[in-house]
Amino acid sequence: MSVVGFDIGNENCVIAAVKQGGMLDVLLNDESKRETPTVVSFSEKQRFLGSAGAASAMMNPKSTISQVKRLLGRKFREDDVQKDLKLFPFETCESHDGGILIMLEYLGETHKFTPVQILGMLLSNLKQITEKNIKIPISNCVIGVPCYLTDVQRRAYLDAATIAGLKPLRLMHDCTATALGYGIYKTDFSNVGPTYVVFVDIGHCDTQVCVASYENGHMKILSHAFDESLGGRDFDEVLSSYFAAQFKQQYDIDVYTNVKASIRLRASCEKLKKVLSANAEAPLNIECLMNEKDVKGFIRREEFEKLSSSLLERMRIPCQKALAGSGLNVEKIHSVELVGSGSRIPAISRMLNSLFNREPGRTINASECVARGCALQCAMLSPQYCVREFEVQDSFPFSIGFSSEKGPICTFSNGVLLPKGQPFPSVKILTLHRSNGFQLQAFYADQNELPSVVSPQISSFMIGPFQTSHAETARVKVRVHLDLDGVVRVQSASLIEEFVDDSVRRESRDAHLTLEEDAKSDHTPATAIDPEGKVLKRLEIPVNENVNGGMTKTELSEAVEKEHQLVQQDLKMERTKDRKNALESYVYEMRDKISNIYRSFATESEREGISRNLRDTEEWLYEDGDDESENVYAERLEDLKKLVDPIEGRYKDEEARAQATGALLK
Ligand code: ATP
Ligand code: K
Ligand code: MG
Repeated sequence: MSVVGFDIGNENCVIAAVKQGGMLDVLLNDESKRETPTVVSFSEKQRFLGSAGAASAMMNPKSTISQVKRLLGRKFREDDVQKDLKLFPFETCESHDGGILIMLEYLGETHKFTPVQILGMLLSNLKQITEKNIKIPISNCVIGVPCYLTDVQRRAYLDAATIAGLKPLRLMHDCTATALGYGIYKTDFSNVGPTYVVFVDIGHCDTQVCVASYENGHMKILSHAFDESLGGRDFDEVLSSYFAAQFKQQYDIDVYTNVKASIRLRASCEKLKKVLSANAEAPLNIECLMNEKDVKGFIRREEFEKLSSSLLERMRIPCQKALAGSGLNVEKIHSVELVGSGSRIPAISRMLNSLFNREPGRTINASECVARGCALQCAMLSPQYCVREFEVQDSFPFSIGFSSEKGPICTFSNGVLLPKGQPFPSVKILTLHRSNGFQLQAFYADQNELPSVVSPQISSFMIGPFQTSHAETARVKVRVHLDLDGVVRVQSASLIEEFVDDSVRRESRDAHLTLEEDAKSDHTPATAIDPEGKVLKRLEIPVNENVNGGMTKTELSEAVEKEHQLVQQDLKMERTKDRKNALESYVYEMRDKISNIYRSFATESEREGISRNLRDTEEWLYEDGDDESENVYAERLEDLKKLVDPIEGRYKDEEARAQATGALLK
């Protein structure tokens, strides 16, 4: 049983897992790094993922996909999406249902992938890294997700996990995971009353804030707030446009007209920003940026802070919102913990300090906390593992409403079924008077709570068809579930009919009318009859959900199959590389042996034949045979071996004889 937590960042992914020996730790990728770039790059015949993907990005800018997290479950025409797409070097188009398709050339054809498929590839790579490390096949895991994800985006994560062959035990809000990891083993919390902690996570593309309350082995998230488009990359952009303007004047080049140049400038500005986190000033030098011009620049931290003052101002808003949502004032807060690598800019600490009247804590590992928290949660959800008794209660950041053709169905006045801040998972039972099939619509009830320009529609659910012979009294009970992933589902629906059946004799005095909520899963009716002949009958009725913009089952299984093919192709290329390397090393090894240790075991003509063949093979490897199939390399190796084997045989016989003699002499 695997215990794994994945943090899929917009820039970096982190894997935490229980290793052999029972320690929970962050796993190293193939390059021995603790963070893996969130990148998929398609080269001519093979995909490169993670670190390898980042390495091939400059060579294949148009077929290298990064920042895919931003595109999940979004519509092509949304303003935000268009703004992001302009920054990306890869090409996109609109899908038949208004979604986004990423287009690229691969294996001599144009391929189109949805963002979900790309996320699937990334997850599949993380799965591979994990399996290599912990040496068992994995499927169970917990995946960290931004708290601001809508229903369709949450389902996108689940679909991507399916594509990767993973089974998330839950999706977990990033900040909740951080808060869990922070609080579970903490011993210095107050013994009287709850301890309140604010977590601020500043990543590559977003800012997330939550307020958590800890009390007696129980953690409750009081509120979440966010700015879904404010993160480290916005600071890079501030620097980029500053230097782009400068270079226009100084060198007469417009970097933004050149894809490669703007990628390079942005990358250099990211480095520069990091330098500025530790130094008061920093230089920028880029060779041959554009039109064969080398550029030079320079900036002081103060200047950078001035340029990013509006970003810092914006960052206050989610902090204030989270605090307001928690119902607490600043004095009640025990500490403010700052995580996410984007938060390493010193001015961010200062801003938080002024907002919360205290120095933000930096005790948490800023880049690993989400993955660790997710792994902990995974262990807690796996019965095989014994983790300290600790209750996690998350809160949902959006109000959810339900409506039918008759209007909203609400328990609250404003058309809301589950209000913002609702602890989840959570079940609500709707009782509706209906005598035949109907539709329910689920939607986010307050557009202001949502990230900008996302659709408030969630799903529609077809309840029924069903028929009743007692239309006046028929009720339908619908079980609405906001599940552990934050996905809205209709778990079941049942028809309850009450009527008097005169033919029923008053047989038993003990019979009761005891049919209640606990829905049965089969579709056979349950019936209870009371002594008056009053019958209470319950029948499960079918529910069909239609997710706004989600994948159909067929699309999902096609995507699984497609990923399988892509993996096979990658494996084939890996095998080909191995075969080629094997042939190459054989050539070198034999060239050495034939002129040394095998020399006296071969006739002159044998030696000549072999040497010639070795030379030819080497030449071939660099020319015509540079890009051959695995079988060709394997055959070539076999042919060579046929020549060398007899000589190797004689050598080995001789060696064995010598050993036997040696043994006799002892
Ligand atoms: P997200 O959480 O938004 O999905 P992520 O988890 O991949 O993304 P992080 O790895 O937490 O993001 O942070 C990446 C950001 O941190 C990048 O913008 C990077 O430039 C920035 N960053 C890393 N180190 C520093 C530093 N020393 N100073 C300033 N910024 C830094
Ligand atoms: K990360
Ligand atoms: Mg992050």
